Amino acid sequence: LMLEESLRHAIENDDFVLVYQPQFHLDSGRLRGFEALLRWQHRVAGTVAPNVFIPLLEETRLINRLGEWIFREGARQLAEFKQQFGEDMVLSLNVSPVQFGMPQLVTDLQRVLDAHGLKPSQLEVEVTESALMQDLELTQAQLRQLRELGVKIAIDDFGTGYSSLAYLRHFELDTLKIDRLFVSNMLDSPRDAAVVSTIIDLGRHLGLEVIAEGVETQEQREWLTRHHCNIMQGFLVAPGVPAGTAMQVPAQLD
Ligand code: G
Ligand code: G
Ligand code: MN
Ligand code: NA
Repeated sequence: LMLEESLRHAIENDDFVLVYQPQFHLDSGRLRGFEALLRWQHRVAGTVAPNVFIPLLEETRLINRLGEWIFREGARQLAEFKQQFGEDMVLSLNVSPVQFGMPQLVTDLQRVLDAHGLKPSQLEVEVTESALMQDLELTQAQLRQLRELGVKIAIDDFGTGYSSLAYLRHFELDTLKIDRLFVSNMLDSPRDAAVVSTIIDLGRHLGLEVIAEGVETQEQREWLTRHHCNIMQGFLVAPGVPAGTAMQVPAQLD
């Protein structure tokens, strides 16, 4: 209950910030865009990681209120990225299953895109497998509407959910994000390497972009490039960083 009170307080006081982690095309080295990641800047505790507070935000439905702020703030920042890096910059936003319970989700997103003159294809919505598996009509309808608008749909943490493949038949998707557990072990574990290369092949056969998360070493980058993974994201280039720092990432890697 005390944590819930502090969360309410934090929302009222604007104590949340977004940090941005860059994503790069593996073949060309070109900047693809950024994933927005939420941080709580607590007066005493310092920066609090999302796995600590997102579950509580979801339980209390406060994620809906904060979610609207994330949409507005993310779109405002995307307009700046667009100025700095070009027309096609993509911003990926994590959207919780709880937020798909809000009937106005699609119009909220459309409104913030319009407000900043952004193309829907510049926005990517990351959903977890569990959001798709819940088989809720409203969630499915909203994902379809977003996709029809041209918003990209990405599956986050791909490979870690149950029965990962059934929903691939029902949803029009754009992007698979390989969970970083597989990526971090793939050079030591033939099993993890097999999982990663199989996801890459699956993506290619389905016409999806594949993003490797948690890329930390040059060796991992080279392996992924050799196996024709499309995009990388990870500490090798940068963690999630404040907007001002994100504006200075290279538009092109060596
Ligand atoms: O860097 P990291 O600690 O940010 O993120 C931890 C987890 O929190 C990830 O699973 C990520 O998807 C989730 N997360 C980060 N930012 C957001 C957000 O804005 N909304 C939601 N729903 N989840 C987020
Ligand atoms: O679940 P989601 O993919 O949205 O969360 C991304 C999480 O992974 C965030 O907590 C982010 O800070 C973290 N992350 C991003 N890149 C790396 C990396 O290269 N190594 C590690 N260990 N964590 C990473
Ligand atoms: Mn994510
Ligand atoms: Na992930």
